[in-house]
Amino acid sequence: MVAQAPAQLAREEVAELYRRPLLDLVFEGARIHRAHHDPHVVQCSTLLSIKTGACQEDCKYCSQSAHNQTDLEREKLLAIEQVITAAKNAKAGGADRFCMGAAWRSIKDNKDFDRVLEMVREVKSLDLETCGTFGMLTPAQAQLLKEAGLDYYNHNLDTSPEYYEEVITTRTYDDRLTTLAAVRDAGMKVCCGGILGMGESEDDRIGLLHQLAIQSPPPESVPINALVPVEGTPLENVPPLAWDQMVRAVAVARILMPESMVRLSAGRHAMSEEAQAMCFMAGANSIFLGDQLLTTPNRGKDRDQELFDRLGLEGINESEPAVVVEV
Ligand code: SAM
Ligand code: DTB
Ligand code: SF4
Repeated sequence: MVAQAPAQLAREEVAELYRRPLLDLVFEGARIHRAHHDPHVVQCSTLLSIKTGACQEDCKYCSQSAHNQTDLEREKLLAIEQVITAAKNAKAGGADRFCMGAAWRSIKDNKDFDRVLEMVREVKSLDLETCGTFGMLTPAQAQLLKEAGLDYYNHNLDTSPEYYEEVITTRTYDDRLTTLAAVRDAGMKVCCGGILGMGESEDDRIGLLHQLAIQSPPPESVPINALVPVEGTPLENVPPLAWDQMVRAVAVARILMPESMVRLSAGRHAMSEEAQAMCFMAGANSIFLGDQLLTTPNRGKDRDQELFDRLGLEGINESEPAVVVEV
């Protein structure tokens, strides 16, 4: 048995789970999933990059880091109207949560932040859940976001504490944990996960899952991303991850964090439908919906609708057809 009390959970216990025969692991994930959630319902988020590129951080996977030579077009902070239009379209397309991402190292107290607060207020008023990912923040900034109506703040641990320095050197694991504590203290829900397939070992994947599960309380939302290789980043040629690793990570996340939403996140467009189906079986109950993640392509709504139909799944917001506005 795996200890349920997070503080007592040992990394070896996570390793034991992760390395179980795959079908035993999936079966256990499915059992826990069905005890805590409706297995036919999938939470659907849509992403929008509200400020793109020229980020000071040196994350080796990221198209938006100024340290990487990618041919991404930089874009200043969007106008509020552009964000409202995108949020309306996301809702019309079936999303129940709208996530705004900014390529900032940290939030600065300036006019741009005021505009972001207004964006949050506007999106919230559309009766959508709101999520933001704007880099590091202070307790006071977290409070302002909470008051504006931000439901979730996304800030990922990305990988194990040991492998972290191989991927990012401009901020530490502890910096990330400090931001997460500020988010939690302000009363927002935490969205925190990581990326698999960055050349890390299986033990690093286990270390990441252990770190996520020992947070108290665990994150309400756990995005499991597979690296989207981006030309011009140091990780562009890392060999793709074996499909079972995503399934294992999803199942372990589900077993260790039974109440959380586990999101099959970036990299889904490169996975077969069969592998995705196994992830849903193992406990994934959330996805990013739409043609675009932040700067890279996503599977697109139509293909996802077909997949949902085939598997008997439905989004939280099975929306009636609505008029799509040109962005
Ligand atoms: N700048 C903020 C930050 O890093 O917290 C927010 C935006 S950042 C793009 C959000 C998350 O996206 C990162 O923490 C990382 O886990 C994920 N991500 C970025 N690029 C990715 C890629 N190429 N493949 C998979 N996940 C990626
Ligand atoms: C998360 O864990 N995945 C999302 C969200 N949080 C912000 C981001 C994925 C980004 C994928 C690469 C891109 O499109 O730039
Ligand atoms: Fe900047 Fe976030 Fe990309 Fe890192 S992941 S370079 S912090 S946008």
